[in-house]
Amino acid sequence: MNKYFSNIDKITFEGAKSMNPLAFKYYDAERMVSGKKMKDHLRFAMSYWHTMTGSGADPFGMATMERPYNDLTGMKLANARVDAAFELMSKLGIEYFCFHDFDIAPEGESLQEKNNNLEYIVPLIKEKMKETGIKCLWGTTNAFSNPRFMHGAATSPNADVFAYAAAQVKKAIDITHRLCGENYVFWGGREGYDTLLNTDVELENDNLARFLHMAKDYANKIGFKGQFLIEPKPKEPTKHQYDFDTMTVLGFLRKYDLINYFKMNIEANHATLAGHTFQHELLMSRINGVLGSIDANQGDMLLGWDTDQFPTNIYDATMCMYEVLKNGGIAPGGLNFDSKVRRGSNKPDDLFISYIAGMDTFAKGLLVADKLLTDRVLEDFIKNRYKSYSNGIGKDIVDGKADFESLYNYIILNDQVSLDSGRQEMLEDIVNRYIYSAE
Ligand code: XLS
Ligand code: NI
Ligand code: NI
Repeated sequence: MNKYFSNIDKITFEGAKSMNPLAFKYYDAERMVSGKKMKDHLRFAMSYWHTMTGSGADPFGMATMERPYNDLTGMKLANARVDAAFELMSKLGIEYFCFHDFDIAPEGESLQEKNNNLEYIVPLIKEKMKETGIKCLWGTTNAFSNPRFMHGAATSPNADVFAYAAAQVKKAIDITHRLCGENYVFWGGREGYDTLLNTDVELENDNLARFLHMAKDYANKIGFKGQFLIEPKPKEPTKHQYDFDTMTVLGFLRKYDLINYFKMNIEANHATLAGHTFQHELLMSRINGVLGSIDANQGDMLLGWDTDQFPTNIYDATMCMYEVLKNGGIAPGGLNFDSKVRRGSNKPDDLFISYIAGMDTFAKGLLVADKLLTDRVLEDFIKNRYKSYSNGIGKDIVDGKADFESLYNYIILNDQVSLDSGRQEMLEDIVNRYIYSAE
């Protein structure tokens, strides 16, 4: 497996002092961190779409990416991409991948042709998985690119489109099952609206719930045990995506009796588009028991769309791994790089350099988060901040022993309240010091 990126050797760990762009500075796969190998904390996955099929085209310009398989088309191209994907993952030591049905095989003229293409490619992928030990973190379907999905898929006003999307998801669950996928993702695609003037929001939401019930019933029927994940996103491509953020999705899942079957796939750039921090979304999922997996990328704070950049922000990576550790790990989920190289970073080695940057950032984030937790830096501060709830009137409140009358009677005699400082700047400075010093 040294055909497409033959000028690049296996990427090794050289340590923080290394200046070699093609070496890890922090990601040391076998290193033990709080009783577990680094690679098992992080469970990195390659995104097939950005990495293998991303062309660099944008609304203002055409493809820029120089790829060793650029002269191929159709099934030959799909075939070459399988080989290239597994070569890239093996060289980077990435043990998982994620895919949409259309990333791995061309769509074709009909649904039948598309399914035939998939039937040809899936065994090739299976073969490569066997050869390399690389596994499938999750599969999904692309029910948003084709013009038939311009008004949505499960939330289309047209019932034939609903049926078409169902047929696609059925097939995508089938192949994810065959590839032993550990999860299956539902990202909202075009499930949302552009204007309320033409939209029956109530029917669209009911239909989305019907669709998800059918999906979980089908998975049960075929014995697919992977975790179902919903990936919240507030906008883009529609003005308002129904799966806006974690709390919105939770409300939806609870209303439609789906809460026991779905967890969240939290994407950093989607969190920021929703006006939240990445950590906010992770934390909301964690405390509700639905933190399933992570699309590790980052946006550009000056741009209002999903730029899907490789994650290099150490602060966000630290707080992400802090949530993952507090969650007791992320398995069977992982950290999928839903990230693409910038349009101008168009050489094949840019792919490797970008993955290394992302993997090193999260490896270092893991080390910092582990140290923060071991030293109970934030835990002890927070515990102390809420100490008024461990005795007296506060304990009565949390034990359910207080009511408005008892609280009235208490506070009328104790109305001189004294508050402590929140010490935000002190805590930010402490976190910074952990970031500087963790090794
Ligand atoms: C788009 C989403 C998409 C999902 C997979 O914004 O991030 O890439 O992760 O369909
Ligand atoms: Ni996204
Ligand atoms: Ni994503």
